[in-house]
Amino acid sequence: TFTSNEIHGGTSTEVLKRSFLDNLSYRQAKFPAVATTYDHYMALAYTVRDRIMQHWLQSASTYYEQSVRSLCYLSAEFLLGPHLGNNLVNLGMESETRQAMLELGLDLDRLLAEEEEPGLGNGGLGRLAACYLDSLASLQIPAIGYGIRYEFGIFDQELKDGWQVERTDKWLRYGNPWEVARPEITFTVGFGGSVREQVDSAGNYQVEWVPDRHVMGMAYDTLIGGYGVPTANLLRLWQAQASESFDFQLFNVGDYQGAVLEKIASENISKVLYPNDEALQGKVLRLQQQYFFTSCALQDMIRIYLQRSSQLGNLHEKFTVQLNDTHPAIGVAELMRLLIDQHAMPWELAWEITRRTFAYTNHTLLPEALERWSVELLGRLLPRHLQIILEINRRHLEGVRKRYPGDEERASRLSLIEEQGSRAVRMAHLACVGSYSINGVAELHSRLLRDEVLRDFHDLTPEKFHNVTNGVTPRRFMLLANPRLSALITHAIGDGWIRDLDQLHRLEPLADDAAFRAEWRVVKRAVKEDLAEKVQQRTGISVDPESLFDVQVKRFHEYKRQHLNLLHILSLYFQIKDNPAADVTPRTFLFAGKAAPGYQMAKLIIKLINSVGEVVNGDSDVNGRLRVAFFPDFNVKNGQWIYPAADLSEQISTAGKEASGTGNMKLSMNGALTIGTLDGANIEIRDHVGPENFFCFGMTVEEVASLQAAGYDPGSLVRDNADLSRIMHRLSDGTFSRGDTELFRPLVENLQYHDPFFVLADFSSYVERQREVSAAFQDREVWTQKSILNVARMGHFSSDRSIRDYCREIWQIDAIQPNGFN
Ligand code: 26V
Repeated sequence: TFTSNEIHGGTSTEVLKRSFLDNLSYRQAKFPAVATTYDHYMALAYTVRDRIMQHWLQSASTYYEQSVRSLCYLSAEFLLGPHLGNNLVNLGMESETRQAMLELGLDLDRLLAEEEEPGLGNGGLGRLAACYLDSLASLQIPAIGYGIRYEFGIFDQELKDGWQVERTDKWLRYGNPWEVARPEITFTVGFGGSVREQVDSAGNYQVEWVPDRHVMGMAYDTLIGGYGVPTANLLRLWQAQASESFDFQLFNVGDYQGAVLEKIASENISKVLYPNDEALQGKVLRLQQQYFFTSCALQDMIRIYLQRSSQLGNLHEKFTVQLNDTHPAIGVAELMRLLIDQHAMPWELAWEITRRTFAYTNHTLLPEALERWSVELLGRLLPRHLQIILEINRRHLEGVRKRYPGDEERASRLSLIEEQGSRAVRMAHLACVGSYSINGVAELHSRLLRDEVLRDFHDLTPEKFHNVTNGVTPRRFMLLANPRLSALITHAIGDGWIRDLDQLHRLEPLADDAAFRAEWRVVKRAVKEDLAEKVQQRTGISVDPESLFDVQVKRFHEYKRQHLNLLHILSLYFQIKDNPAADVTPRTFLFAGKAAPGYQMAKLIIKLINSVGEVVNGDSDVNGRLRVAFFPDFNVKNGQWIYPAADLSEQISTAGKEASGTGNMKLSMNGALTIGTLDGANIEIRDHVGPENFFCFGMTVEEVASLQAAGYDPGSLVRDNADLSRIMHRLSDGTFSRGDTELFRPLVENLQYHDPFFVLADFSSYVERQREVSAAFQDREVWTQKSILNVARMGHFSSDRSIRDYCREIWQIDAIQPNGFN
């Protein structure tokens, strides 16, 4: 017999079987004869959740007793990916679990495949938040993630005739065993209405916001366990619910229909994730989402704070709030409102606390992605907040004018309000003024923030500016995704690298060891075979594991230049057509990624990839030497299949456009060499792995700027380059569109006459570097050496390093060991 502690926390094969069978009966309500694979997955998920729950109870009670300083990470997106495998890895119980399942006649891999991943994010920004949660728990930093429990996450992508088709992501359809509903943790959030100003009996000026609508936010908690430590933190996601009191008002006047419609409108707030990263639409529902989760988070922080203290004057000492981009930036005004209107604090003190509470991370320089809310819309939805923002701005500009007398242009550049055209609130400016720290996500990006986008703010408060280069978690993206490579590394240097990725440096001498290189190739070959099988299943295309796997996986956007990759494919294709006997290095071009549903150009690029694939893959002159495959529905789960198998990582954005990139890190950590521009974190990756182990090409930020200034004429590049002219011609002559000469015209004309992302300007440099890649791949020993050195030198890009940087330079938060743990 087992004690309760063992039943919920034990990790021996025997106790795991017993807990699993208990959960199958009492939580999943099934007896073995009728249980499905999904039931088995659920029973195992509950078994694993209990083990993290023990860690969380210990961590939370320690945080409470010691009244520790904590981080609140506010993010509209958390792209977690499947939990089960990751939790088994972090708890160190994968082999016991596999054995327990085996003894019950079950295959762990089949149970893992059952999980619907929570796709509560678009791409880089949401996945970064998830990597940071992993590192925060692993480094034992007290932290809470706050976000939205979207009922529908990022859409599922299907391909129909080569076109992207979106399907609703019904991830909650069969229940979510990883979350705990907290109906007792619910806050009210107001919208609309008006602000009443009055002088009370004591002569105090009072402001009362009277919203015309209230929505409730209910907490759902997901536990995030650290790797190899008894620490677990919370991810608290808010779900919108109709407020009952409001229903009653309408019921009372007999408007049943109205009450029900109101309920539906309220619950729409957390219904669906907006799938347009890097392009704003200014939709009121999006602002409602942002305010909804930010208000719930701040109210929750204040509730937690007041459990231990009776006045709010030191809030900023117990909590620091990291704003993941400007999506939660309305929090600056909301905290002011809570402190002033709800807690009767004077403006000056409230402002002091607010400014010392928030820190802001910028994730993009693209002007179309910088959030601006029209004053009219914001004032209608959040009239009190608009009032507060205008007062913050009045005081801010007063300070600016004192410091720069007569410099009205500067004042208007620094204003929180854009006055040209229809007035709009610049959310990045609100975040800058309301924070004690501002950071970019790679060195180049932080420099461009300081020197360009936020230059005036840098002049004003240079001490606020920081860089924290992004990182990714090696637990999910190496240990879990690539167990073969991980075993080889651990065999060679021990397992210390998993918590301390800099230890990968110990692999360096092995790059010169022929026997080790051979083992490295055996691993790469095996994971390429695994992927080849998946590609065959998902696309029907058979690919040769012996060929160079050339991989570009990321969201589709013109600045990421998937079409530059395509131009290179076409250049190789026509080379073969000219001379079928040409000596070409066999390559498999693998693409994956989603396009925003309304982004026509990105969708056309997906179609073009598939169309080129159809022609190239079926051409007998090519004879299998080139293969083009589009792996549908890129998400975390599919990423975990793809990253380990890549030989070449395509990181080819226009210099200055990709803030950091994180796929670049995931691929290089798994032994891919990079072909990349000097953009985002590529620059730092190249510095770390060594320029001789990195294929760099293209214009620098400065060169792009001077070409732009000099007047860029892409048409002349086409005329002067025979290779390019032919490609452009054949793209519009129907070769790849079954005779349709119109289909790809928008793409071709855009490149010929505008080319806003300098695709053609970087074409020859790219093709030249690709020739070197092909040659380098022929010498497998040298290639393997470079691959090993890439992995050995990627320690810097662990999200553990990023989190340590944040803790030290920005948050001033220390690790805490849960006590009383046995
Ligand atoms: C903007 C919007 C606009 C409205 C609708 C929804 C939505 C969602 C996201 C965004 C901002 C996207 C910014 C972003 O994802 N930036 C990426 O951040 C990564 C992590 O820092 C970084 O590696 C990528 O280079 C950067 O593009």
